[in-house]
Amino acid sequence: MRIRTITTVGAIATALMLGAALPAVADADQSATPTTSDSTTVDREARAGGVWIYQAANYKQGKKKFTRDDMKFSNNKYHNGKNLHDSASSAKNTSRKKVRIYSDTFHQGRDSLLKPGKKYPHLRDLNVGNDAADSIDFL
Ligand SMILES: [Ca+2]
Ligand SMILES: [Ca+2]
Repeated sequence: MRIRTITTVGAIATALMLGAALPAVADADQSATPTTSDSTTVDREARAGGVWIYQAANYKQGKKKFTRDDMKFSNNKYHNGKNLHDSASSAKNTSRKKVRIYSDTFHQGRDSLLKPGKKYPHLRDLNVGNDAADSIDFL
């Protein structure tokens, strides 16, 4: 098939407005380029900074943000007034740091690593376990 020659400015403008067909022909190798859109989302969350601990799975019910080490969750309350002791069920690490949470106070017991920019909808799937966390360590 032969590509028709476009001869007038008006016809070129019309073709550009119609859009997508022209660049698709030009960039035959574009499909090999990996997308990086996920990393910009993580960067934006990292600037907010901190680790969110949630009372229920899937980031539900009470929530509490930590920005530094805490040795004893029983001294902390969620925004709804409930105590954090042995109650955490999900978490998000929106900080730039790796963080460990522990099943016991003073960074002892079972521990799990929360990576920067990662979300954990079910702490029951991690080593620390559900309704167990009692301290947090920013690494
Ligand atoms: Ca819980
Ligand atoms: Ca505990």
